[in-house]
Amino acid sequence: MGVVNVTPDSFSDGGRYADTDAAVAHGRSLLSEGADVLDIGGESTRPGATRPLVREELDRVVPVIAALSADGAVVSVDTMRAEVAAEALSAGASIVNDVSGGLADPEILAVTAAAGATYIAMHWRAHADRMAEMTTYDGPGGVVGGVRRELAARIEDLLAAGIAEHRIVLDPGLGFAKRPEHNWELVRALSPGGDLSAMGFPFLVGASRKSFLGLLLAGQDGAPREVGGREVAGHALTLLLAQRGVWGVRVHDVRGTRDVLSVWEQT
Ligand code: PMM
Repeated sequence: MGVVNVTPDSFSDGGRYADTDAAVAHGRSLLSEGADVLDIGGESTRPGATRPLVREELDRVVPVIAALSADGAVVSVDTMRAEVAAEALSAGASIVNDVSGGLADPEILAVTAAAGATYIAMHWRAHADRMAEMTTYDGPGGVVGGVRRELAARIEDLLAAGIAEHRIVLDPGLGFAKRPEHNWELVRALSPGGDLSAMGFPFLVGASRKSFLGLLLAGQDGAPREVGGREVAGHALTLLLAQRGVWGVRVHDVRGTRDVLSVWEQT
């Protein structure tokens, strides 16, 4: 899944594809590099970000989704809003990628169900301005137990809203209300037999360029590796996750991801 952020302020590529033409051109280049899905979003979820107006979000994503769907791309819309999901699905998207798993705007579940679309439910606790305060997981099983129980509760709501079980994809939400070490524990729980794999649902993982990779690669002075220097670590993680059988990886560098997967396919 290749990322197309139509935002002025995303942490990894903020502002580069903020207008329709630049975003469509970027989506087309990700497709030519081998993306299976384009994930198009108009709200930055970077820690501390403020939310755009609904109208702004619609104006950002709908024309891009319409153009790339018309090209034949499989498109997911990265939104927490029912109204945006509805217009995105009408414009040709077939997947709703909701980082809030239906908590931010519960109507999004009925919209997805009515369209028969695939729904990606990410583990989430709060909007970007508050998620840094929500990193306590002191129930049984620590962060993995907490994420598993909270995702299981989301699945109940998704099914109750009429989303078919085979249309549900889960996501551990790396970097969202997680301390750095939590992200690694969640990755380990996606191993065969791990507690997240044992849930029996397909998983999407978004690790690309995130700050826990920057911290892993910190220099001797403790300064996190800059965003542009995290790609190799991200690709290593992609390869391991692919071998562990995840459904998808959400990445910025599609070409590098394809290279890594091509090597794996030959071995
Ligand atoms: N991460 C971001 C945005 N959307 N969606 C899913 N399903 N999973 C993620 O991990 C995820 C997401 C933030 O990253 P970006 O600012 O680089 O897009």
